[in-house]
Amino acid sequence: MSSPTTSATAAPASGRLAGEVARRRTFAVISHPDAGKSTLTEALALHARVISEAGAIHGKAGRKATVSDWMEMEKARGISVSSTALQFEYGDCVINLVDTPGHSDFSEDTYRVLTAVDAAVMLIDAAKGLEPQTLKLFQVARDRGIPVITVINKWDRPGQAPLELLDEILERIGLTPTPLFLPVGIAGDFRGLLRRGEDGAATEYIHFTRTAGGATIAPEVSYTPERAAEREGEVWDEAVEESELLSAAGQDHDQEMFLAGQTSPVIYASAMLNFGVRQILETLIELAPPPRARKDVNGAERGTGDPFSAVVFKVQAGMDTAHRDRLAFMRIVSGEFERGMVVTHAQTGRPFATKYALTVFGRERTTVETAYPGDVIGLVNATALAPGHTLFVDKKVEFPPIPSFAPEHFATLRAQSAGKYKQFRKAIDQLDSEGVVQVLRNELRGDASPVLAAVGPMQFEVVTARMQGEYNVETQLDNLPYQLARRTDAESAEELNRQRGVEVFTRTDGAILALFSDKWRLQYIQKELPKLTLELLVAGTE
Ligand SMILES: Nc1nc2c(ncn2[C@@H]2O[C@H](COP(=O)(O)OP(=O)(O)OP(=O)(O)O)[C@@H](O)[C@H]2O)c(=O)[nH]1
Ligand SMILES: [Mg+2]
Repeated sequence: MSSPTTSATAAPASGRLAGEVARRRTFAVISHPDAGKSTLTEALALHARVISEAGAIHGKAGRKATVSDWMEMEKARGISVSSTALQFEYGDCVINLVDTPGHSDFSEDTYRVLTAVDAAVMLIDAAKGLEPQTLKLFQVARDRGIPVITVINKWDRPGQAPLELLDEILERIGLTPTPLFLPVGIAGDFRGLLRRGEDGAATEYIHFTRTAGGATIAPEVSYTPERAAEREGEVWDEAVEESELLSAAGQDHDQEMFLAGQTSPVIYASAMLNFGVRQILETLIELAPPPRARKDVNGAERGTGDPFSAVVFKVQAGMDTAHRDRLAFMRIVSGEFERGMVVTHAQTGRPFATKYALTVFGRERTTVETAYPGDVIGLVNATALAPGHTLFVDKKVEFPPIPSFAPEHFATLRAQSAGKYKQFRKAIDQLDSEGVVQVLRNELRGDASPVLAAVGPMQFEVVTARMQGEYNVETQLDNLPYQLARRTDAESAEELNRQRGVEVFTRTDGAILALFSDKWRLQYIQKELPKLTLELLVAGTE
């Protein structure tokens, strides 16, 4: 075990590596479903000129699906079911962005992403205000010490008053919002942004012009505050007044407090119309932290200048329908990565060749030759790798595992045709190793119909859709009448199996889980048979 003082030995990057680290920004886009994450992701890529036309999912004829929503199910429904990484350059910076799914059924995926980024962009729908997932995600970001930039999106639609939304953030989340830009024009009549300088004084008015369907960058013109007053009259004066009110309340940006997670810079935007998008990029570059040292399982820090290390946060197969390969996404923590270098897989101690390393842009990929801390890269067919795993060279390191969520939904799955059993097995193993669902087995049920355990039922839909789409296996899903799971051991298993409303399984990672029909059943058994081992799957939940 390393002593805590080893943190002093974490090497900061120097020379060329330091330059590469300093110009990187790695962040997740998070929010309640439908607030506009995938649309904003698209708009950011549009502004970096890596795509030429935005394609929002819904409505507008001729618009294509967003680059980050590439799965069939995502295109069909217009929701994201899986996180997607994009890398692009903007000015001198290298942006690594991960678009996450908003639906709470996929929150485990979102959580994994939040272990791998340095900052988050939180979207709030201007009309809806704070929603349940908004609150949860702010909490997760705070727990993980991730600074959050808040974007109040959809300002092109009628909504609440700008300061009302900020009060809600302050009161319900306890985070002080410090707008960098205020909207000029009420929600629904979005004309431009007032840039707040020191002490809240307006320094600039950025006026936007709509483009057809918001498919291209919205032209912007900069005006002095004097010209803005002449041009916009009352709505400008209102924005100026709001800015002064905020300053009087102490709601001005403070970099230290932002990095400490006490304040959140705010930008009003319309991802769909591309209003405020350049300002979001600018803010990320100016204020979001570059990659920093990361703590390992022993609490010692791995500095960005230390030998190469990376943490796997996501595994995804089926991205390339022609190849069906499996990509393990890792975030580089320290050192320089060179394709072909042999690294060690901390969990097995085995060497690992990195011949097939890629940078990704949604579904597209290109071979990557070198990469630096903060970069998200994919390793092809890295079957041994699972979310939470560590890779390193030279100086051994293992980063803390990513806790899995406690499942609350359970169902059996089987292939409709017995002739498809082989493909079925293969597909189950694949989806299991990606962490799409947890797979449970016991002797009684046999291997032909394993039990799937999920945080939310939409995960089951992803399984059946991918079974069909990627493996050509029609499946039958049957819900099981269980509501919660507890970790137990072989000794207690026998007694538990004799109880009504209880069934014991082994999870792929070897954990023995007892499923209960409901919490009353569990409480009754705990009372009657206090000697049995029954532990929470994730400490501190429920
Ligand atoms: N009016 C308006 N609509 C928007 C804006 N941004 C996104 N939308 C629309 O809101 C809907 C949801 O957008 P998405 O980008 O798919 O939302 P999301 O947050 O990625 O959703 P999930 O991934 O399912 O959580 C789509 O119909 C978008 O066109 C905006 O700024 N203004
Ligand atoms: Mg989305």
